[in-house]
Amino acid sequence: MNKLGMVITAAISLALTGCGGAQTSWETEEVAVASDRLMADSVEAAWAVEGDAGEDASIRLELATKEGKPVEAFDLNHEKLLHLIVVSKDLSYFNHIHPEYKGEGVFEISNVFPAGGAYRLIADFKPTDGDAMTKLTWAEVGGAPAAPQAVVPSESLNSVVAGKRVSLAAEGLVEDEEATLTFAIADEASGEPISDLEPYLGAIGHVVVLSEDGERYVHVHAEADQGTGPEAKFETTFPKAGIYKIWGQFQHRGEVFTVDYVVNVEKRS
Ligand SMILES: [Cu+2]
Repeated sequence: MNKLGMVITAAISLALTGCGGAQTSWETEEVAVASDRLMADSVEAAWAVEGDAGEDASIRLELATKEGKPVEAFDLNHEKLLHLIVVSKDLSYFNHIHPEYKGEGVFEISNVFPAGGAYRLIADFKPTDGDAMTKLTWAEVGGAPAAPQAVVPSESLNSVVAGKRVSLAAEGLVEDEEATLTFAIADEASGEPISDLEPYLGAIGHVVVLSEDGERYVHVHAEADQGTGPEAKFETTFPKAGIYKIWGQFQHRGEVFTVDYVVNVEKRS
């Protein structure tokens, strides 16, 4: 039920209070159910990262309501209870991992950060009877920092990784417009299109997009009912003009590979 619906139901319930009877309590119950639904702004995430770069550091995430009650039940979403994206501040390091659920709203996983410095941590999850939501934080990791790499638009949207050549065709790179990202995947050695991709996390692939400063995390959806390659199509909307980094992850013969590109999103004319 939307917010307007909740307000109207509450008003009816108040109006009927004078009449008494079963109908009044039914209306009141409706209000209670609607307000119990967890929305993003009613869930708080407490993060803790322990350990320095180059060692097994632990990442802990505790999810609770604003009132301090643990969020305990989660739905599987793309085959996992929670997806965690770890990206260095300069966007040069990327990892997509799945923390273990320890109960009482606590998720934990270890990660080896490559260098000291700031990292963007992004958790995607869906509480049972709640909305799918994202919680982000910046974490500071101890250890020697690496020289930061500049985030500059890719000269070519062709990438070679793990013996695959992946070309990205990006349409609609304009702020606030529907954009389509189409990845075409071929065998690097033979040039033959790869048409036996395997599902990864229940879809043809997984795509993550972040703005150059790591502040904007852009949601991307795989188009439904895609086959097994060689093309994989995704839809998104870039909220603002600027430079963005795109990571695409696919699976072939049991191995996941990640390609990345940097694009420039134009202002609306
Ligand atoms: Cu994931």
